[in-house]
Order: sequence, then structure tokens, then C-alpha cells
Amino acid sequence: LSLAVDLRQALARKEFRLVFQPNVELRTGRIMAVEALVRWQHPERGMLYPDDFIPMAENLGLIREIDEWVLGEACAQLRRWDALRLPSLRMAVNVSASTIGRRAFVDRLAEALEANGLSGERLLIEITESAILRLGEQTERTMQAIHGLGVGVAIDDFGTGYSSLAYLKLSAIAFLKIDRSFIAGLPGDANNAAITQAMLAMARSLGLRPIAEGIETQEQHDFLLRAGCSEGQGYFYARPQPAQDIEGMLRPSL
Ligand code: G
Ligand code: G
Ligand code: MN
Ligand code: NA
Repeated sequence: LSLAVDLRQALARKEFRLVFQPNVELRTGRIMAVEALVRWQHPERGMLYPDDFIPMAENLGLIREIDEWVLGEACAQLRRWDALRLPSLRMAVNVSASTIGRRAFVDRLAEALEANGLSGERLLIEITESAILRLGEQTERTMQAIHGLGVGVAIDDFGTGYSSLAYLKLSAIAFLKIDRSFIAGLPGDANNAAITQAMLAMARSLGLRPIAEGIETQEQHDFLLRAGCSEGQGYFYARPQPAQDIEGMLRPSL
């Protein structure tokens, strides 16, 4: 209960931080994008992870404000990297259903881009299948508006939801992030290998870019590369880390 009280104050007290996890081109290791992940630096309990407070924020009706803070901060970070003339990246931001379901979300998106001099193509919005399910009949209009800004949408944790696949036809949806539960047993687990290959084939035939999540080993990397997956994310390449560590990775070494 007291955590809920603290959560109401956390934004005003500037206790949220962002870390960034690179998303690499498997063939070259080049960083294509980073995913912004929120952390709560709690004054007594220390660093808290999304699983510790995002569900609570959703229940308390606080998630929209947190997501919009993350969006603004992530775009501001991208501008700082641009000002340092680092290689151009895409920024991926996670949003919950109630955030994206609000009409004004697309306005917030446009403002965040405008305020930081970014084109829509620099930004990617990650939503889960269950969030799409909750959008319901609003899905098409919302996706169209996001697409109108040039912003791409990635389906997060793909393969773990219970929604229909019909939404994959929407033109805003550009990426499928294959959930790490399928990657975990590769290459030995025959079922997960078959499921992963099927998801890659589906992505290919729909013109969606697959991104494998949770890659932890060379063997998983090799399997995915052979299976035709072009991008991935996971501890094998890099953990989520503060902005300045990302800068170190982006600077060409001398
Ligand atoms: O940071 P971590 O790797 O533990 O992230 C766990 C999950 O928390 C992610 O899969 C993501 O969906 C969610 N998450 C992380 N940051 C945010 C955020 O800013 N907003 C929302 N809504 N979810 C987030
Ligand atoms: O948005 P999403 O829920 O997919 O966020 C990614 C989550 O997965 C974050 O909590 C991140 O810390 C975690 N993560 C990223 N890479 C790996 C990995 O290689 N292995 C595992 N187990 N978790 C990972
Ligand atoms: Mn994500
Ligand atoms: Na995910």
C-alpha cells in the first residue's frame, strides 16, 4: 500500500530513470535501435523494475503520465545523441493499453517529435497483443494516426497474447518482437525452433521486420541468423544501460 502512495509522488519527485537496451543487426552487430526501459529509483527500496510497479501504475491510473514522461525523455535523449553527431538510431518506447487508447496520445507523440526536431521514422512504439485487444474497434483509427506521423509500431512479446492476427495487416505495424520465451530453448528445443521459424516466415510474408528478444548465447544468435532473422536484442549483445554507456558503444573506437 505504501508503495502505491509513493508511486503517486514519484513523477513529481523525479525518481524515474531510463535505461536503454540496444537492438542489433545480427549479421554485423550494428546498433539499429535502442529500447527505452523505465526504472524507479525508490528513496528507500532502491532500484525498482517495471514488473514491480507498472501493473500498480496501470491499476492506479498513473501509467499514462509515466508513459508520456518516458516518451518525452526518450525523445530528448535521442536529440542529445543527435547533437553529439552519433550514428542515427531509432528509439523504441513501450506503452500500455490505456496510454495508447487515449485520443490525445497521438498529439503527445507529435509534440514529443516536434519538441526534439525528430522525424517520425526515428521512433517506434511497442505494444503487446493484449493492449491491441483492449483497443478493440479503436485499433484501426489509432494505428492510422500513428502511421500518419511516420512512427512505426512493434508488437511486443509476440506469440504470448491471445489476440487475433488480423491486426498484423495494419500498415502502421512494421515490426514483430518475438518473445524471449521462444528464444530461450534454441536451438535444442524442437518446438520453440519450429515456432520461431514459423513466426519468421509469417513476418517475412507480411513484410514485417522480425526482432528476436532475449538472445543470450552464441548458439541462439547463430540459429536465428541461419533462420533469416535480421535483428535481435538480448544480454548476448548488451544489457539495458544508462545513456552514457550507450554513447560509448556508438562512438567509433579510435
Ligand atoms: O526493464 P525490463 O526489462 O524489466 O522491462 C520489463 C517490461 O516492462 C518490458 O517488457 C516492458 O513491456 C515494460 N516496460 C518497460 N518500460 C516501460 C514503460 O516505460 N512503459 C510501460 N508501459 N511499460 C514498460
Ligand atoms: O518490452 P519487454 O518486456 O520485452 O522488455 C524487455 C525485458 O526483457 C526487459 O525487462 C529486459 O531487461 C529483459 N531482457 C532483455 N534482454 C534479455 C535477455 O537476454 N534475457 C532475459 N532473460 N531478459 C532480457
Ligand atoms: Mn518492449
Ligand atoms: Na518484449
